[in-house]
Amino acid sequence: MTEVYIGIGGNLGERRENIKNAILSLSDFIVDLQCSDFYRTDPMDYLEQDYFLNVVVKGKTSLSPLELLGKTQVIERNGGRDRKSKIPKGPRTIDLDILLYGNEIYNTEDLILPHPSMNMRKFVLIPLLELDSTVKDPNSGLPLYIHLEKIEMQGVYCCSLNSYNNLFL
Ligand code: PH2
Ligand code: MG
Ligand code: MG
Repeated sequence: MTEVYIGIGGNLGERRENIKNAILSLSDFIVDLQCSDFYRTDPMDYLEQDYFLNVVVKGKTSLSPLELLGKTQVIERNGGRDRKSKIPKGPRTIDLDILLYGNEIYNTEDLILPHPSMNMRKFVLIPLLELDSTVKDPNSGLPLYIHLEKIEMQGVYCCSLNSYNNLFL
């Protein structure tokens, strides 16, 4: 079993419902699943879009990285994700990004691990570090939290009702 971190976000439709459904689907093949608080976040990269809701989940899986990628893409499709959408980094119902797969460094056309932009994204680092503040970057061996203070202002607002971890009880 390998410990994995997955970032989940979306800014179209019922954001909370879409994320909750995605997490429930992940529990089919990830055990010991834990979810961060929910965060309302200002859009990054492509700015002319509505706010996002973001979480990070952590758990253990026996799937390989590419098997896991395939499963997360099925969840995106079932969540109404339209991959043909014209705007890269634009509005989406649900997006699942594998952030870390153990300490694996992976570089293929379909999948890069660790996720190449995670160190620049507060909406990823804050929920991830909430789950485990000691996580290290597999590329540098340095703790991930050192990136937080280097990042420009990004609106990331905790809006959890603390009830979502009860999903799995
Ligand atoms: N995802 C993007 C682009 N911009 N901004 C926020 N706040 N949250 C996201 O999940 C996000 C984004 C592309 O995947
Ligand atoms: Mg993404
Ligand atoms: Mg993605």
